[in-house]
Amino acid sequence: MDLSITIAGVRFPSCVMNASGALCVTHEELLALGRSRAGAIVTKSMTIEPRDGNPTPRYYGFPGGSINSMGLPNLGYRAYAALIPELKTFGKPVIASVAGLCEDDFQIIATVINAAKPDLIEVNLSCPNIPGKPQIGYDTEASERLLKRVRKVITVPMGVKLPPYFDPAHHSAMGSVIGRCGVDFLNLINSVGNGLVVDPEHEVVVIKPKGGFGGLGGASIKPVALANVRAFWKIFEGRMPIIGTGGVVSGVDAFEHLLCGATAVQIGTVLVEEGVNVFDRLETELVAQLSKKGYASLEECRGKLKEL
Ligand code: RRO
Repeated sequence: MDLSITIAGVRFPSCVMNASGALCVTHEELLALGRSRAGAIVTKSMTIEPRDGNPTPRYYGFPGGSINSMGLPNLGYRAYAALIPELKTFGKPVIASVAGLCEDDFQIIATVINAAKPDLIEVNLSCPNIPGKPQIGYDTEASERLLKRVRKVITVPMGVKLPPYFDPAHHSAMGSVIGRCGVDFLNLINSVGNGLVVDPEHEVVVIKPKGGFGGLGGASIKPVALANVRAFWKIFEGRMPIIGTGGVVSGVDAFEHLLCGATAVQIGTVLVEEGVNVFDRLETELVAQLSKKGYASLEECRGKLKEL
């Protein structure tokens, strides 16, 4: 079965790709994604200056998922801009993830990275792990101001990576902002921010930064991710392409995201845990699930979740 998809006019050879942050910081990691069956190469969110990130340990995997407080370790936007031409030779889209420590940073990075011609740009409004920097996506006015600024300098399709929302009023408020800012696609969701995982044996937190608080990912956040995909699918009546991210560990998880309205899915925790061969497994499992349920294509099942 054909798992290729199109988002904002850009064709992806597969609907399963890495989530920004997972095995996509270094040159070598990005090349490994290029050689893998990932449907795209998504870069780590980038800042102006290279960053080492927060002190370690800063990632912890557990049976239900993961917690991280990486703190934006990345090579800096100049390095990613220089790598884009090589990354584009793998025959799959390159998505540059843009972050920043203030609004001006986003604009500078967006301008230069746009000039390097990634296939798409994702604006990350939802990093939960920089001490003293609240997630922009929880501030609708700041989000609107920022998106309108970067939209002016971005000429490729522009997506927005949002944090999870937990109330329809917040979905609706952010939906209105998105509708006013020329957004071409959404990526839902970033990690569930500021969770806390406890080791009861040693009576201690499991990651060092921020007293142990960090973003949750993996299996346990799937219902939150699905809810956000579904809520925004409904707000935009199926006309806004959505990348579903959160809790995709199997082909059936990917299928659930598609039913809720996702066009593609991204993987973070399971990619870190299994490495780039996970893309082969997920493709095989997704094809098996689609066939089992009688779907002949991805389009046929997109958004088709039934309600009672
Ligand atoms: O680097 C991180 O700590 C990080 C980022 Br930028 C993000 O967007 N989401 C996340 O879970 N971790």
